[in-house]
Amino acid sequence: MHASPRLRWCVSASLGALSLVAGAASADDAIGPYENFKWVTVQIDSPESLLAVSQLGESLACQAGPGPVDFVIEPDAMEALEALGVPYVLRSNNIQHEIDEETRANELARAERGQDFFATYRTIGEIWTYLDTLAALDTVPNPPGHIIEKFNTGDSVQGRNIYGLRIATPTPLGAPPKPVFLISATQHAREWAAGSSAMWIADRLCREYGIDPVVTQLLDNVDFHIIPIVNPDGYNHTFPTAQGGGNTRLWRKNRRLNSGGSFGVDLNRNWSVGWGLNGGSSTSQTSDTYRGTAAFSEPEAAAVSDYALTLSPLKAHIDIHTYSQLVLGPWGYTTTAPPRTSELNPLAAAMVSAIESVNGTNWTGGQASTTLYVASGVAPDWTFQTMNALSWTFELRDTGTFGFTLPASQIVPAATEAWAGIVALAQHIQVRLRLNLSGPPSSLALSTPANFGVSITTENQYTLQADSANLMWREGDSGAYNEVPLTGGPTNFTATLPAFGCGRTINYFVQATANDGLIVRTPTSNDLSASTPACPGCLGDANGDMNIDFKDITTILSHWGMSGAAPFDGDADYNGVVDFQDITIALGAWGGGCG
Ligand code: 0X9
Ligand code: ZN
Repeated sequence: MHASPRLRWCVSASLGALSLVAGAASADDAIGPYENFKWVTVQIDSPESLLAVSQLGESLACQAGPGPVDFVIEPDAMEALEALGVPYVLRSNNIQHEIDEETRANELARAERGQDFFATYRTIGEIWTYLDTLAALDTVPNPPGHIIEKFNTGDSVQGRNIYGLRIATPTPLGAPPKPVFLISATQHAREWAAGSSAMWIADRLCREYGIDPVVTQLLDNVDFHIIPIVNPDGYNHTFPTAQGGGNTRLWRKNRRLNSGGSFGVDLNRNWSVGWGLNGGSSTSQTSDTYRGTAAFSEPEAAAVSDYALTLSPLKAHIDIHTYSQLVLGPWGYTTTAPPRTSELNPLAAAMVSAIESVNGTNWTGGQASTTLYVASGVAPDWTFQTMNALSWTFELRDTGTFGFTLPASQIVPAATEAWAGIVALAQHIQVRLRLNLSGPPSSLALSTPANFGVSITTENQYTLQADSANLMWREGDSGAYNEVPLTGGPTNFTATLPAFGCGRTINYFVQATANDGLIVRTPTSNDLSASTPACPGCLGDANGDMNIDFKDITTILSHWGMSGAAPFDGDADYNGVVDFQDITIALGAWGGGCG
């Protein structure tokens, strides 16, 4: 199938409804529900032409705009399309043929390659069973210390469990917990290569600890939690009837029965951060981007988010989708730039180049809302905002040749690409340096520098960049930090806050740079703060800003007026009038400040 890389494939729920009708009308199971539906690419040049073509079928683009747009046209509507006079290319006279072809190829692969789990796309039952197979591997004593646990995050609308796999190694007693990496996939039912890739990554982590040095190093330092099929009902619905499915290959949403009688909520519009904002989702129950009645109205999104909340410290999250070969970062719900761009941007670039280097495919990275389109209520926005995790959407292979129906022969190539991106991110979140502060002050003696101890230890073969350890401080919550190099070393350092006057609150943290250039700071997000004693009350400080200056005069003059019976406090020269001469005298007598 061909589509522009930026074109999104969003077969709508009403196609599902049409297909149900078509399916019901057919007694013969060999005739699929898309029998005689046409697949055309129409050149859209105006809202009018979009509207007119939309009457004849369903757009496959979530947000169709000017340019080529793919449509599934109803079997008897081709003459009407012709009559519109809009340019179009007929891609398939019977879209069911493409789907049948895919089914045949999958069955062939299944038969030919026998036991290989990744030779073909697997049913939901096969996937859950395979998680048991992988979980059973952790009883193997060699290599020791490999933890594989199957977990259940909760139940779907139709009551299916939503399973995942935790793959980790034990953390020594007393050591801080390892950073956690969450991989979720297949919120969208038809995106089969997302689920197979998540399973392939799980398989590799389970089987190659102690064998593949990359896997060993990652698992010694990072805990992985992988939820391969977030939408088990929808996923099952995309499988052929013969495999227990609903025979609707291009289904996207979950299987919620909406109040109007249609099915499905888009799980990737149902998360609470940005939910319903900026036109990035639909209120129409039949839309493929229907957001649901409320944030987390859907048990699948709620279960996975509740599970994510138990992960500590969650440092990274990748939500796997197909297709378009994109790495999409926060925000999805707004075109406003996210925080942490200095961390997000180079990481996205590192993931893109790691992925591209596997097979030479071309990928693009960027902010989701500007690189693709605004979508609100998406999972990575939630983990980024709520849990401060570094979060992206991966849109795997391809760029439209096959689209959602990626041949089974590409299961492993697609997965190895996803793996390369995950490894790049996992290496980033690994611990490099540990900075321990001893006795960082919260109160400071007046006009006296304050020292505290900092120990810096290295982990995972990283080293400390020379002269990179600094105390960073500033007054208040904005503006540049002042940098004070730590003294001593190589492990135990001294940090020194300079002397400050009264009534000052100083925010500070300590940072150091690892040999690969990554800056590590303690505390990781919020600053520490320390204050000097409050200033003594000053008679001249009429506005209480801890400085005696002309502003105080204004306060005094407005309080007393410019005339009155002497003596007044403000009448410094006792001439019976409060005026600017008094200020000069006052400042001369008292000095310029309190501190
Ligand atoms: O629309 C989606 O949910 C994702 N694309 S898909 O074709 N797999 O449905 C993209 C979500 C990424 N976020 C934004 N574009 N904001
Ligand atoms: Zn998707």
